[in-house]
Amino acid sequence: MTTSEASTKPCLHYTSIDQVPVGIQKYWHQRHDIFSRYDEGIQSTDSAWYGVTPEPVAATIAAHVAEAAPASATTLIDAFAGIGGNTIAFAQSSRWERIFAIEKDPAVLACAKHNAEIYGVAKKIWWIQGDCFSILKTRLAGMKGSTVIFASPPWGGPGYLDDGVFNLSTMQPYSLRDLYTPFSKLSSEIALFLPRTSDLNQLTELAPDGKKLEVTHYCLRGNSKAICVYFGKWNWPE
Ligand code: MGP
Repeated sequence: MTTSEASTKPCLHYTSIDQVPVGIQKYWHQRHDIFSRYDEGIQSTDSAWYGVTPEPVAATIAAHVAEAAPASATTLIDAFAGIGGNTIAFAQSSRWERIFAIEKDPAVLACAKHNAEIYGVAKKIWWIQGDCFSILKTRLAGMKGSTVIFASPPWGGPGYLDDGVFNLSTMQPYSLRDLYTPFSKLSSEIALFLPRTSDLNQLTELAPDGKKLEVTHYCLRGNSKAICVYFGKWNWPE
């Protein structure tokens, strides 16, 4: 195990199962799905393991966002960067003039930067530590009109599957509307990464009348990992 920061929630690279807390061992077993370059020193805080998007899923989402976003969108904002799974995939494309990665937890942001260095894309990303809602309102307000927002928010922990259908109105700490309302003030193209069991009726409440709302399941080895809902005008192939 190697540590890059002295912190109560340090960035750690676990190299054997006996180092890994029981609650995250399931994710550590999937580590090479999550980051194919895990063994080069990928780091995470313990709590950030739950929410990382596995690399093949992140790559497919990045390709979909790059292809379907309006041509006028030149900036991508990853509002909950976590330890960088999605941000790294977005930065591997040359589609974006600017990529902003926002993360509230300084230790988690440090892991993301470190991981992006392993993938050779750290310098292509503008890293911002802080609360995404206040940053979108202040520092990034000038990006209106040219921006796509991608958000993979916390879902209230790994117990999100306990209910058969996941209630997006009571999602913690941010409900669907807590996310959608402020994001839609900056951009009309918003991609939200949500539980595969999400209540689709709650998503349709945000769909404009008569307009298509794209909801995609992203799968790994035949199992859905999560969905992405795409609000706004995306250029999907017919
Ligand atoms: P999972 O269901 O916790 O695990 O997460 P697993 O082993 O992939 O599924 P299982 O049914 O085989 O047990 C599935 C995927 O959801 C993960 O790979 C993450 O990409 C994503 N994910 C899980 N959680 C708890 C969160 C979260 O809180 N936020 C976000 N953004 N993604 C999450």
